[in-house]
Amino acid sequence: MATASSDIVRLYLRVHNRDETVEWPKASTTEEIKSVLLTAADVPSTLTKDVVLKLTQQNGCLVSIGPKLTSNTPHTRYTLQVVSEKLKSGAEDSVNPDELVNTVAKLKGQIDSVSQVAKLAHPHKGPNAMVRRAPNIDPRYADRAKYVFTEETKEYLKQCSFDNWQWEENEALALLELMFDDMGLIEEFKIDVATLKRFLRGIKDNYNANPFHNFKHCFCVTQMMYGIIHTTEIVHKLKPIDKLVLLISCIGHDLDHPGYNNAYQINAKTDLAIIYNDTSPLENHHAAVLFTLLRAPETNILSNVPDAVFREIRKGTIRCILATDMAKHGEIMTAFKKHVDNFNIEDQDQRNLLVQMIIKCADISNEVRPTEVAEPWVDCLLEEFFAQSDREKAEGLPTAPFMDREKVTKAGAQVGFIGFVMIPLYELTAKVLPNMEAAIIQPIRQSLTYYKEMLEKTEGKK
Ligand code: 0WF
Ligand code: ZN
Repeated sequence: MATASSDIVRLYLRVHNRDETVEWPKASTTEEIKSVLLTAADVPSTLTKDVVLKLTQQNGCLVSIGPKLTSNTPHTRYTLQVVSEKLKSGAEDSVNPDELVNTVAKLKGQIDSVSQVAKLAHPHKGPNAMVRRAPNIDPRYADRAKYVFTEETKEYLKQCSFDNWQWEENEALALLELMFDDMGLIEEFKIDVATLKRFLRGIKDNYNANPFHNFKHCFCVTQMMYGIIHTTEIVHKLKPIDKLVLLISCIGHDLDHPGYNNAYQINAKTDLAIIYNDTSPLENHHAAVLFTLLRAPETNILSNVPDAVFREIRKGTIRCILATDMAKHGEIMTAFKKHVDNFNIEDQDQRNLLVQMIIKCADISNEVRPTEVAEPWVDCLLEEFFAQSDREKAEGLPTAPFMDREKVTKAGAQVGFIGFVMIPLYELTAKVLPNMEAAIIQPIRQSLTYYKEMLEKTEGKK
Protein backbone atom coordinates (compact mmCIF):
# COMPACT_ATOMS: atom_id res chain seq x y z
CA MET A 1 0.00 0.00 0.00
CA ALA A 2 1.49 3.33 -1.04
CA THR A 3 1.25 5.94 1.70
CA ALA A 4 0.31 9.55 0.98
CA SER A 5 3.22 12.00 0.97
CA SER A 6 3.20 14.53 3.80
CA ASP A 7 1.84 17.36 1.64
CA ILE A 8 -0.91 15.25 0.08
CA VAL A 9 -4.12 13.98 1.66
CA ARG A 10 -5.16 10.61 0.25
CA LEU A 11 -8.62 9.26 0.95
CA TYR A 12 -9.83 5.72 0.31
CA LEU A 13 -13.55 5.80 -0.36
CA ARG A 14 -16.50 3.53 -1.05
CA VAL A 15 -18.82 5.45 -3.35
CA HIS A 16 -21.75 4.14 -5.40
CA ASN A 17 -20.69 0.57 -4.48
CA ARG A 18 -17.19 0.94 -5.88
CA ASP A 19 -13.81 1.67 -4.33
CA GLU A 20 -12.15 4.97 -5.18
CA THR A 21 -8.97 6.71 -4.13
CA VAL A 22 -8.78 10.50 -4.23
CA GLU A 23 -6.00 12.93 -3.40
CA TRP A 24 -5.56 16.65 -2.88
CA PRO A 25 -2.79 18.96 -1.65
CA LYS A 26 -2.90 19.49 2.13
CA ALA A 27 -3.33 23.24 1.73
CA SER A 28 -6.62 22.84 -0.19
CA THR A 29 -9.73 24.76 0.79
CA THR A 30 -13.06 23.19 1.69
CA GLU A 31 -14.37 24.13 -1.76
CA GLU A 32 -11.45 22.41 -3.50
CA ILE A 33 -11.82 19.27 -1.38
CA LYS A 34 -15.57 19.19 -2.04
CA SER A 35 -14.92 19.52 -5.74
CA VAL A 36 -12.60 16.45 -5.66
CA LEU A 37 -15.25 14.46 -3.76
CA LEU A 38 -18.05 15.61 -6.08
CA THR A 39 -16.02 14.38 -9.04
CA ALA A 40 -15.38 11.04 -7.30
CA ALA A 41 -19.14 10.75 -6.75
CA ASP A 42 -19.88 11.53 -10.43
CA VAL A 43 -21.99 14.57 -9.56
CA PRO A 44 -22.45 16.64 -12.72
CA SER A 45 -21.23 20.22 -12.32
CA THR A 46 -24.76 21.49 -12.97
CA LEU A 47 -26.01 19.74 -9.83
CA THR A 48 -23.25 20.48 -7.35
CA LYS A 49 -25.29 23.22 -5.66
CA ASP A 50 -28.20 20.84 -5.00
CA VAL A 51 -26.33 18.11 -3.21
CA VAL A 52 -24.78 17.55 0.17
CA LEU A 53 -21.85 15.18 0.51
CA LYS A 54 -21.77 12.84 3.48
CA LEU A 55 -18.56 11.14 4.53
CA THR A 56 -18.87 8.33 7.07
CA GLN A 57 -16.36 6.22 8.94
CA GLN A 58 -16.90 2.45 9.20
CA ASN A 59 -18.28 2.89 12.74
CA GLY A 60 -20.96 5.22 11.37
CA CYS A 61 -19.32 8.45 12.60
CA LEU A 62 -19.72 11.39 10.28
CA VAL A 63 -16.51 13.03 9.15
CA SER A 64 -16.54 16.73 8.37
CA ILE A 65 -15.30 17.72 4.93
CA GLY A 66 -12.69 20.44 5.17
CA PRO A 67 -8.98 21.22 5.46
CA LYS A 68 -8.72 19.21 8.69
CA LEU A 69 -9.53 15.97 6.88
CA THR A 70 -6.50 13.64 7.06
CA SER A 71 -5.48 10.57 5.03
CA ASN A 72 -7.06 7.22 5.82
CA THR A 73 -6.12 3.72 4.66
CA PRO A 74 -7.87 1.03 2.60
CA HIS A 75 -8.64 -0.67 5.94
CA THR A 76 -10.36 2.42 7.30
CA ARG A 77 -12.08 3.25 4.01
CA TYR A 78 -14.84 5.91 4.32
CA THR A 79 -18.22 5.80 2.64
CA LEU A 80 -19.10 8.79 0.51
CA GLN A 81 -22.80 9.43 -0.03
CA VAL A 82 -24.50 12.06 -2.10
CA VAL A 83 -27.64 13.44 -0.51
CA SER A 84 -29.89 15.53 -2.68
CA GLU A 85 -32.10 17.98 -0.81
CA LYS A 86 -34.34 18.07 -3.89
CA LEU A 87 -34.72 14.29 -4.09
CA LYS A 88 -34.99 13.83 -0.35
CA SER A 89 -38.50 12.39 0.07
CA GLY A 90 -38.40 8.67 -0.51
CA ALA A 91 -34.65 8.64 -1.01
CA GLU A 92 -33.96 6.86 2.26
CA ASP A 93 -33.63 3.12 2.39
CA SER A 94 -34.46 2.41 6.02
CA VAL A 95 -38.16 3.24 6.18
CA ASN A 96 -40.11 1.22 8.67
CA PRO A 97 -43.74 1.75 7.56
CA ASP A 98 -45.19 0.85 10.99
CA GLU A 99 -42.97 3.39 12.67
CA LEU A 100 -44.00 5.99 10.14
CA VAL A 101 -47.71 5.36 10.68
CA ASN A 102 -47.27 5.60 14.46
CA THR A 103 -45.33 8.82 14.18
CA VAL A 104 -47.94 10.32 11.87
CA ALA A 105 -50.67 9.37 14.31
CA LYS A 106 -48.77 10.89 17.23
CA LEU A 107 -48.15 14.11 15.39
CA LYS A 108 -51.73 14.40 14.21
CA GLY A 109 -52.76 14.97 17.84
CA GLN A 110 -50.35 17.85 17.93
CA ILE A 111 -51.71 19.33 14.73
CA ASP A 112 -55.02 20.23 16.31
CA SER A 113 -53.39 21.95 19.27
CA VAL A 114 -51.20 24.29 17.26
CA SER A 115 -53.51 25.06 14.38
CA GLN A 116 -54.98 28.19 15.92
CA VAL A 117 -51.60 29.90 16.15
CA ALA A 118 -50.90 28.78 12.61
CA LYS A 119 -53.88 30.54 11.18
CA LEU A 120 -52.48 33.89 12.24
CA ALA A 121 -49.62 33.76 9.75
CA HIS A 122 -51.49 31.89 7.03
CA PRO A 123 -55.14 32.99 7.28
CA HIS A 124 -56.01 31.76 3.80
CA LYS A 125 -54.44 28.34 4.01
CA GLY A 126 -57.05 26.51 6.10
CA PRO A 127 -57.15 25.36 9.71
CA ASN A 128 -53.89 23.37 9.79
CA ALA A 129 -51.86 25.84 7.81
CA MET A 130 -48.81 26.03 10.06
CA VAL A 131 -48.44 22.38 10.70
CA ARG A 132 -47.10 20.63 7.66
CA ARG A 133 -45.67 17.79 9.64
CA ALA A 134 -47.67 14.76 8.66
CA PRO A 135 -46.68 14.53 5.00
CA ASN A 136 -43.26 15.85 5.86
CA ILE A 137 -42.14 13.30 8.40
CA ASP A 138 -38.70 12.18 7.47
CA PRO A 139 -38.04 8.56 8.34
CA ARG A 140 -34.34 9.25 8.61
CA TYR A 141 -35.05 11.07 11.85
CA ALA A 142 -37.42 8.52 13.33
CA ASP A 143 -37.11 8.08 17.08
CA ARG A 144 -34.66 5.21 16.79
CA ALA A 145 -32.38 6.83 14.23
CA LYS A 146 -29.01 7.77 15.66
CA TYR A 147 -26.23 9.84 14.21
CA VAL A 148 -22.80 9.54 15.72
CA PHE A 149 -20.33 12.36 15.24
CA THR A 150 -16.55 12.23 15.56
CA GLU A 151 -14.82 14.21 18.31
CA GLU A 152 -13.39 16.36 15.52
CA THR A 153 -16.89 17.24 14.28
CA LYS A 154 -18.02 17.98 17.84
CA GLU A 155 -15.12 20.44 18.21
CA TYR A 156 -15.76 21.93 14.76
CA LEU A 157 -19.38 22.57 15.79
CA LYS A 158 -18.04 24.92 18.48
CA GLN A 159 -16.27 27.10 15.93
CA CYS A 160 -17.70 30.22 14.33
CA SER A 161 -16.27 29.18 10.95
CA PHE A 162 -18.59 26.14 10.74
CA ASP A 163 -19.85 25.41 7.22
CA ASN A 164 -23.61 24.96 7.42
CA TRP A 165 -23.94 23.89 3.76
CA GLN A 166 -22.19 20.56 4.43
CA TRP A 167 -25.04 19.18 6.48
CA GLU A 168 -28.46 18.05 5.37
CA GLU A 169 -31.50 18.73 7.53
CA ASN A 170 -31.56 15.50 9.52
CA GLU A 171 -27.90 15.85 10.38
CA ALA A 172 -28.58 19.41 11.48
CA LEU A 173 -31.30 18.07 13.79
CA ALA A 174 -28.87 15.58 15.26
CA LEU A 175 -26.31 18.37 15.76
CA LEU A 176 -28.92 20.45 17.60
CA GLU A 177 -29.62 17.46 19.82
CA LEU A 178 -25.90 17.15 20.45
CA MET A 179 -25.81 20.78 21.67
CA PHE A 180 -28.47 20.04 24.31
CA ASP A 181 -26.45 17.03 25.44
CA ASP A 182 -23.03 18.67 25.32
CA MET A 183 -24.17 21.63 27.43
CA GLY A 184 -25.53 19.26 30.07
CA LEU A 185 -29.10 20.47 29.53
CA ILE A 186 -30.66 17.02 29.05
CA GLU A 187 -29.40 16.02 32.48
CA GLU A 188 -29.98 19.36 34.23
CA PHE A 189 -33.57 19.79 33.04
CA LYS A 190 -34.43 16.05 32.88
CA ILE A 191 -35.30 16.29 29.19
CA ASP A 192 -36.73 13.11 27.71
CA VAL A 193 -34.62 12.31 24.63
CA ALA A 194 -37.51 10.97 22.51
CA THR A 195 -39.47 14.16 23.31
CA LEU A 196 -36.43 16.24 22.36
CA LYS A 197 -36.24 14.48 18.98
CA ARG A 198 -39.96 15.12 18.39
CA PHE A 199 -39.57 18.74 19.51
CA LEU A 200 -36.68 19.32 17.10
CA ARG A 201 -38.58 17.65 14.26
CA GLY A 202 -41.58 19.85 15.11
CA ILE A 203 -39.27 22.88 14.97
CA LYS A 204 -37.91 21.89 11.55
CA ASP A 205 -41.40 21.31 10.18
CA ASN A 206 -42.59 24.71 11.38
CA TYR A 207 -39.96 26.67 9.50
CA ASN A 208 -41.18 27.71 6.07
CA ALA A 209 -39.28 27.13 2.84
CA ASN A 210 -38.40 30.83 2.48
CA PRO A 211 -35.22 31.72 0.60
CA PHE A 212 -33.60 33.03 3.82
CA HIS A 213 -35.81 32.69 6.89
CA ASN A 214 -35.87 28.89 6.82
CA PHE A 215 -34.67 25.98 8.95
CA LYS A 216 -31.07 26.34 7.72
CA HIS A 217 -31.06 29.91 9.08
CA CYS A 218 -32.42 28.59 12.40
CA PHE A 219 -29.58 26.07 12.48
CA CYS A 220 -26.95 28.69 11.57
CA VAL A 221 -28.09 31.10 14.29
CA THR A 222 -28.12 28.34 16.88
CA GLN A 223 -24.71 27.04 15.81
CA MET A 224 -23.23 30.56 15.86
CA MET A 225 -24.58 31.15 19.38
CA TYR A 226 -22.94 27.84 20.35
CA GLY A 227 -19.72 28.95 18.61
CA ILE A 228 -19.74 32.36 20.33
CA ILE A 229 -20.29 31.03 23.83
CA HIS A 230 -17.51 28.47 23.39
CA THR A 231 -15.01 30.78 21.65
CA THR A 232 -15.46 33.41 24.36
CA GLU A 233 -15.61 30.74 27.09
CA ILE A 234 -18.67 32.46 28.54
CA VAL A 235 -20.28 29.00 28.40
CA HIS A 236 -18.49 28.32 31.70
CA LYS A 237 -19.94 31.42 33.38
CA LEU A 238 -23.55 31.25 32.19
CA LYS A 239 -26.07 29.48 34.39
CA PRO A 240 -27.74 26.32 32.97
CA ILE A 241 -31.02 28.23 32.63
CA ASP A 242 -29.28 30.97 30.53
CA LYS A 243 -27.86 28.28 28.23
CA LEU A 244 -31.24 26.60 27.86
CA VAL A 245 -32.92 29.95 27.19
CA LEU A 246 -30.30 30.81 24.56
CA LEU A 247 -30.57 27.43 22.88
CA ILE A 248 -34.36 27.23 22.64
CA SER A 249 -34.57 30.94 21.73
CA CYS A 250 -32.15 30.53 18.84
CA ILE A 251 -33.90 27.36 17.67
CA GLY A 252 -37.34 29.02 17.80
CA HIS A 253 -36.45 32.59 16.92
CA ASP A 254 -37.89 32.67 13.35
CA LEU A 255 -40.51 29.90 13.56
CA ASP A 256 -43.19 30.11 10.86
CA HIS A 257 -41.62 33.25 9.37
CA PRO A 258 -43.83 34.09 6.38
CA GLY A 259 -40.97 35.65 4.36
CA TYR A 260 -42.31 39.21 4.65
CA ASN A 261 -40.97 41.47 7.39
CA ASN A 262 -42.72 43.50 10.12
CA ALA A 263 -43.04 46.57 7.90
CA TYR A 264 -45.03 44.50 5.41
CA GLN A 265 -47.16 42.96 8.18
CA ILE A 266 -48.01 46.40 9.55
CA ASN A 267 -48.53 48.17 6.21
CA ALA A 268 -50.63 45.30 4.82
CA LYS A 269 -52.60 45.08 8.09
CA THR A 270 -52.10 41.34 8.25
CA ASP A 271 -53.65 39.21 11.00
CA LEU A 272 -50.27 39.10 12.77
CA ALA A 273 -50.09 42.90 12.88
CA ILE A 274 -53.66 43.15 14.18
CA ILE A 275 -53.22 40.46 16.85
CA TYR A 276 -49.99 42.01 18.14
CA ASN A 277 -51.04 45.65 17.70
CA ASP A 278 -48.14 46.39 15.31
CA THR A 279 -45.64 45.55 18.07
CA SER A 280 -42.95 43.16 16.76
CA PRO A 281 -45.67 41.03 15.15
CA LEU A 282 -43.25 38.49 13.69
CA GLU A 283 -41.13 38.02 16.79
CA ASN A 284 -44.25 37.70 18.96
CA HIS A 285 -45.54 35.08 16.54
CA HIS A 286 -42.24 33.12 16.51
CA ALA A 287 -42.35 32.94 20.32
CA ALA A 288 -46.04 31.95 20.30
CA VAL A 289 -45.39 29.09 17.86
CA LEU A 290 -42.44 27.93 19.98
CA PHE A 291 -44.54 27.87 23.15
CA THR A 292 -47.36 26.12 21.34
CA LEU A 293 -44.89 23.30 20.61
CA LEU A 294 -43.72 23.47 24.21
CA ARG A 295 -47.30 23.15 25.46
CA ALA A 296 -48.05 19.97 23.50
CA PRO A 297 -47.12 16.93 25.65
CA GLU A 298 -45.45 15.14 22.68
CA THR A 299 -43.00 17.99 22.13
CA ASN A 300 -42.77 19.58 25.58
CA ILE A 301 -39.12 19.18 26.49
CA LEU A 302 -39.79 21.22 29.66
CA SER A 303 -42.39 18.86 31.12
CA ASN A 304 -40.04 17.75 33.92
CA VAL A 305 -39.12 21.19 35.23
CA PRO A 306 -41.01 22.78 38.16
CA ASP A 307 -43.58 25.40 37.14
CA ALA A 308 -41.54 28.26 38.63
CA VAL A 309 -38.55 27.26 36.48
CA PHE A 310 -40.77 26.92 33.41
CA ARG A 311 -42.04 30.48 34.02
CA GLU A 312 -38.45 31.75 34.22
CA ILE A 313 -37.46 29.92 31.03
CA ARG A 314 -40.55 31.26 29.25
CA LYS A 315 -39.87 34.85 30.34
CA GLY A 316 -36.21 34.66 29.30
CA THR A 317 -37.02 33.06 25.96
CA ILE A 318 -39.68 35.63 25.06
CA ARG A 319 -37.21 38.39 26.03
CA CYS A 320 -34.55 36.84 23.79
CA ILE A 321 -36.78 36.27 20.75
CA LEU A 322 -38.23 39.79 20.97
CA ALA A 323 -34.65 41.13 21.05
CA THR A 324 -34.11 39.82 17.50
CA ASP A 325 -36.45 42.51 16.10
CA MET A 326 -33.98 44.90 14.41
CA ALA A 327 -36.33 47.76 15.31
CA LYS A 328 -35.12 47.24 18.89
CA HIS A 329 -31.44 47.32 17.89
CA GLY A 330 -30.66 50.88 19.08
CA GLU A 331 -32.54 50.43 22.35
CA ILE A 332 -30.66 47.21 23.25
CA MET A 333 -27.27 48.67 22.21
CA THR A 334 -27.89 51.73 24.41
CA ALA A 335 -28.95 49.62 27.41
CA PHE A 336 -25.91 47.32 27.09
CA LYS A 337 -23.48 50.25 26.59
CA LYS A 338 -24.33 51.50 30.08
CA HIS A 339 -22.82 48.37 31.66
CA VAL A 340 -19.82 47.46 29.51
CA ASP A 341 -17.20 49.34 31.54
CA ASN A 342 -18.22 47.67 34.78
CA PHE A 343 -19.97 44.50 33.68
CA ASN A 344 -21.16 42.19 36.44
CA ILE A 345 -22.09 38.72 35.20
CA GLU A 346 -23.61 37.89 38.60
CA ASP A 347 -26.25 40.58 38.12
CA GLN A 348 -29.40 39.05 36.61
CA ASP A 349 -30.40 42.15 34.60
CA GLN A 350 -26.91 42.50 33.11
CA ARG A 351 -26.82 38.77 32.28
CA ASN A 352 -30.20 39.12 30.58
CA LEU A 353 -28.82 41.94 28.45
CA LEU A 354 -25.72 39.94 27.57
CA VAL A 355 -27.88 36.99 26.50
CA GLN A 356 -29.89 39.38 24.28
CA MET A 357 -26.66 40.67 22.73
CA ILE A 358 -25.48 37.10 22.05
CA ILE A 359 -28.67 36.11 20.22
CA LYS A 360 -28.56 39.39 18.27
CA CYS A 361 -24.95 38.70 17.21
CA ALA A 362 -25.84 35.14 16.22
CA ASP A 363 -28.92 36.22 14.25
CA ILE A 364 -27.01 38.48 11.86
CA SER A 365 -23.76 36.52 11.90
CA ASN A 366 -23.43 35.11 8.37
CA GLU A 367 -20.46 37.34 7.60
CA VAL A 368 -18.49 35.81 10.48
CA ARG A 369 -18.24 32.61 8.42
CA PRO A 370 -15.74 32.11 5.57
CA THR A 371 -16.73 33.94 2.37
CA GLU A 372 -17.72 30.78 0.48
CA VAL A 373 -20.14 29.92 3.30
CA ALA A 374 -21.41 33.46 3.93
CA GLU A 375 -21.93 34.80 0.41
CA PRO A 376 -24.78 32.46 -0.67
CA TRP A 377 -26.72 33.73 2.37
CA VAL A 378 -26.70 37.27 0.98
CA ASP A 379 -28.17 36.00 -2.29
CA CYS A 380 -30.87 34.15 -0.33
CA LEU A 381 -31.72 37.26 1.70
CA LEU A 382 -31.85 39.53 -1.33
CA GLU A 383 -34.14 37.03 -3.08
CA GLU A 384 -36.52 37.21 -0.10
CA PHE A 385 -36.26 41.02 0.14
CA PHE A 386 -36.85 41.49 -3.61
CA ALA A 387 -39.93 39.25 -3.51
CA GLN A 388 -41.33 41.40 -0.68
CA SER A 389 -40.60 44.62 -2.52
CA ASP A 390 -42.22 43.26 -5.71
CA ARG A 391 -45.32 42.33 -3.72
CA GLU A 392 -45.44 45.71 -1.98
CA LYS A 393 -45.32 47.45 -5.35
CA ALA A 394 -48.06 45.17 -6.69
CA GLU A 395 -50.23 45.89 -3.63
CA GLY A 396 -49.54 49.64 -3.62
CA LEU A 397 -47.77 49.51 -0.23
CA PRO A 398 -44.69 51.51 0.84
CA THR A 399 -41.36 49.92 -0.12
CA ALA A 400 -37.90 50.10 1.52
CA PRO A 401 -34.96 51.05 -0.73
CA PHE A 402 -32.82 48.20 0.76
CA MET A 403 -35.33 45.67 -0.58
CA ASP A 404 -35.78 47.14 -4.03
CA ARG A 405 -34.13 45.18 -6.85
CA GLU A 406 -33.79 48.42 -8.83
CA LYS A 407 -31.84 50.13 -6.01
CA VAL A 408 -29.82 47.49 -4.15
CA THR A 409 -26.53 45.85 -5.00
CA LYS A 410 -25.13 42.96 -3.02
CA ALA A 411 -21.84 44.77 -2.35
CA GLY A 412 -23.54 48.04 -1.38
CA ALA A 413 -25.95 46.31 1.00
CA GLN A 414 -23.15 44.37 2.70
CA VAL A 415 -20.74 47.30 3.04
CA GLY A 416 -23.45 49.29 4.82
CA PHE A 417 -24.72 46.42 6.96
CA ILE A 418 -21.29 45.17 8.04
CA GLY A 419 -19.89 48.65 8.68
CA PHE A 420 -22.84 50.26 10.43
CA VAL A 421 -24.68 47.36 12.08
CA MET A 422 -22.45 44.30 12.47
CA ILE A 423 -19.10 45.76 13.52
CA PRO A 424 -20.55 48.16 16.14
CA LEU A 425 -22.66 45.31 17.59
CA TYR A 426 -19.77 42.86 17.78
CA GLU A 427 -17.28 45.45 19.05
CA LEU A 428 -19.64 46.41 21.84
CA THR A 429 -20.16 42.76 22.80
CA ALA A 430 -16.37 42.26 22.73
CA LYS A 431 -16.03 44.82 25.52
CA VAL A 432 -17.56 42.18 27.79
CA LEU A 433 -16.76 38.86 26.11
CA PRO A 434 -13.07 37.87 25.64
CA ASN A 435 -11.44 36.22 22.57
CA MET A 436 -13.76 37.82 20.03
CA GLU A 437 -11.15 39.63 17.95
CA ALA A 438 -9.33 36.79 16.13
CA ALA A 439 -12.10 34.27 15.49
CA ILE A 440 -15.11 36.55 15.17
CA ILE A 441 -14.34 40.22 14.47
CA GLN A 442 -11.38 39.73 12.11
CA PRO A 443 -13.42 37.57 9.69
CA ILE A 444 -16.11 40.29 9.65
CA ARG A 445 -13.49 42.94 8.81
CA GLN A 446 -12.15 40.71 6.01
CA SER A 447 -15.65 40.38 4.68
CA LEU A 448 -16.05 44.18 4.75
CA THR A 449 -12.84 44.50 2.67
CA TYR A 450 -14.13 41.82 0.26
CA TYR A 451 -17.39 43.70 -0.35
CA LYS A 452 -15.67 47.11 -0.51
CA GLU A 453 -13.46 45.75 -3.31
CA MET A 454 -16.51 44.26 -5.03
CA LEU A 455 -18.28 47.62 -4.73
CA GLU A 456 -15.29 49.49 -6.23
CA LYS A 457 -15.21 47.07 -9.16
CA THR A 458 -18.94 47.39 -9.84
CA GLU A 459 -18.86 51.19 -9.41
CA GLY A 460 -15.89 51.30 -11.80
CA LYS A 461 -17.95 49.57 -14.50
CA LYS A 462 -20.70 52.20 -14.42
C1 0WF B 1 -28.55 42.38 2.63
C2 0WF B 1 -28.27 43.13 3.93
C3 0WF B 1 -28.10 42.13 5.05
N1 0WF B 1 -26.93 41.45 5.12
C4 0WF B 1 -26.68 40.50 6.08
O1 0WF B 1 -25.58 39.92 6.11
C5 0WF B 1 -27.72 40.25 7.00
C6 0WF B 1 -27.89 39.35 8.07
N2 0WF B 1 -29.13 39.57 8.56
N3 0WF B 1 -29.71 40.54 7.86
C7 0WF B 1 -28.87 40.98 6.89
N4 0WF B 1 -29.08 41.93 5.95
C8 0WF B 1 -31.05 41.03 8.04
C9 0WF B 1 -32.09 39.93 8.00
C10 0WF B 1 -33.27 40.51 8.68
C11 0WF B 1 -32.78 41.62 9.50
C12 0WF B 1 -31.31 41.73 9.31
N5 0WF B 1 -29.35 44.01 4.26
C13 0WF B 1 -29.91 45.05 3.52
C14 0WF B 1 -30.05 45.87 4.78
C15 0WF B 1 -29.05 44.96 5.34
O2 0WF B 1 -31.28 45.60 5.39
C16 0WF B 1 -31.46 45.93 6.73
C17 0WF B 1 -32.29 45.14 7.46
C18 0WF B 1 -32.52 45.43 8.78
C19 0WF B 1 -31.94 46.56 9.36
C20 0WF B 1 -31.08 47.34 8.61
C21 0WF B 1 -30.85 47.05 7.27
ZN1 ZN C 1 -33.24 35.22 12.26
